Amino acid sequence: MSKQQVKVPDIGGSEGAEVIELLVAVGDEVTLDQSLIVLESDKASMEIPSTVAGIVVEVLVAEGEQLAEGSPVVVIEVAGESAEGEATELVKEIPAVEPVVEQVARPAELESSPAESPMAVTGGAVNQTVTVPDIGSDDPVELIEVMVKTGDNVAEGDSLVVLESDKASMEVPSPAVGEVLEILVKEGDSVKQGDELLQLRTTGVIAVAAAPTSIPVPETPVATSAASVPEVVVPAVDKSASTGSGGVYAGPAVRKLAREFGIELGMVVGSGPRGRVVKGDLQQFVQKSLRGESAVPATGGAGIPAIPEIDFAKFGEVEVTARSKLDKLTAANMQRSWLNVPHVTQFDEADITELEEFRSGLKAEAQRRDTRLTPMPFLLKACAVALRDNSRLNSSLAQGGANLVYKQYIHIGMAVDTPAGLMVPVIRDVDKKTIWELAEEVLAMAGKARDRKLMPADMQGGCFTISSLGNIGGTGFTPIVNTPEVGILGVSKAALKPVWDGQACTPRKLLPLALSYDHRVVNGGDAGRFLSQLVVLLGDIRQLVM
Ligand code: CAO
Repeated sequence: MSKQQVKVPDIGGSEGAEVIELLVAVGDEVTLDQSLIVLESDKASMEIPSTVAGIVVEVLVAEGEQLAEGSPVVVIEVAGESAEGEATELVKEIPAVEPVVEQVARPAELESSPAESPMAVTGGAVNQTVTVPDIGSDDPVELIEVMVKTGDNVAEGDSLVVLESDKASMEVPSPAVGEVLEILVKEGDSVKQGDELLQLRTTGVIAVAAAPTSIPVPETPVATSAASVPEVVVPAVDKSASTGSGGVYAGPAVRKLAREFGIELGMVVGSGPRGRVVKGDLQQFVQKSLRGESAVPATGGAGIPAIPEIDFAKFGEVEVTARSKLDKLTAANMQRSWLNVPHVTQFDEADITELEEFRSGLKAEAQRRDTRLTPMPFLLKACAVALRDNSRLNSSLAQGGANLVYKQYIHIGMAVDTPAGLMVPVIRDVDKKTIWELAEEVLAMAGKARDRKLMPADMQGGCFTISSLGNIGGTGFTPIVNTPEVGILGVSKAALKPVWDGQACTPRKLLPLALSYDHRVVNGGDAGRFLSQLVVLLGDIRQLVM
């Protein structure tokens, strides 16, 4: 292992630049050329890439700090021994970046030497063709975004189009204030240096086209610098690196605008190629926020990268079926709970040896009553007692978290696996019902669920849920809280296990239990007491009548 320090390379003559964004933190794994920080001078913003691959062990700068060439940025631990076998400070040589120099002339000067300028001069205004500048290579690059439309008024330095090569993406800035007359390219076009991009009627100070805006495509950061250069924002964004900031793929111009609006870029869904966040996305985000609509879509929002659509048919035969309404509703509820509720799950095992003996002794009685007696009625009853004694588990958040509603009733939902999907009928007043009444209701509700005969009222008002996979199998699972409830019990398959009783190992039937809870409401202590009581109650069901 060796430690290497990455420093600010030659930033093209800029005397100093401000750190406007940290793209990595201590502990992050970075790849060679991944952007580490974004610097902004009065002329340009640029992302400083890593010169090595490894783990960031120290970040030596903070946002707002002024840096110059040679300023240390981060320390990276690189796999492999250094020559001396100890930590060293190395800096990969980064070739200096040629500053971009634009000559600026007043229209009057241009008129006096029209032959030297490819621009057409009409009265006070000048028609100028903006072309692809020097992109450091003769190879064509892809035009991935046209950022303006005909009729747009642009300021000096406004980005006009975005080009992307294998190494970098770059925004071509407007050389002057003016109006876009005609756009000569479209997204997806392949362009190279000198190709015409658009016609501009310039009305302000303009850059002479004979010295076109030059945007090198380096393997290093780029800067533009010259006293006369209009303010340009020229990124040299390595494609992999440009997603480094929380996975957000956006150029410096968009990042700058987002900062001005105080928008967290991770909240914005990019509509550009490969999910790139473009200016229009920011505008839409602001408009939606102002209208009070969620600017974050149901999926892929909240900074969560959307899961890409895959064409599975590419890999073999597939059959596509539409999902049932119930399935989609369950999915939405699960996702909502998973995203909103800080879940914790605690596990325990209840010794149900005696309970099972008691239960099997009642089989004949169950038949006589034309019902079935499974462990479920006992679980319901035990939960009702534990909910009564641990009332936080029988509460719900209200008023956006300001209040807690303690329910004075005990209604328990029971997850039922049906061919149409998951349903959760609610058994009311469990604490007031006998085991036989509960047995009948379990059977009736499960039947109604499977026959799709449940009414909305049958599924409302639950305080807590039991999800039993005991008849299916498994040794444990972590159920998702059925909001606005704050707790759910997952029950797995009971199994005979040897248990040490102090003198010998005896076979006991153990029932695996998992209690998931909303940690905003229920603490580990509450949950621990609840689960321990449940284990005691199921271990000695005589206690249920106490
Ligand atoms: N361990 C071992 N055996 C168990 C058991 C357990 N934890 N729980 C039930 N069994 C046994 C029952 O005793 C019964 O056997 P016997 O007839 O010999 O007594 C057998 O399994 C079948 O029981 P059942 O499933 O018909 O009845 P139930 O009361 O235990 O459960 C219901 C009813 C509706 C909860 C259940 O059928 C069901 O649908 N479970 C699925 C819940 C689910 O999908 N949860 C996941 C939600 S998140 O995706």
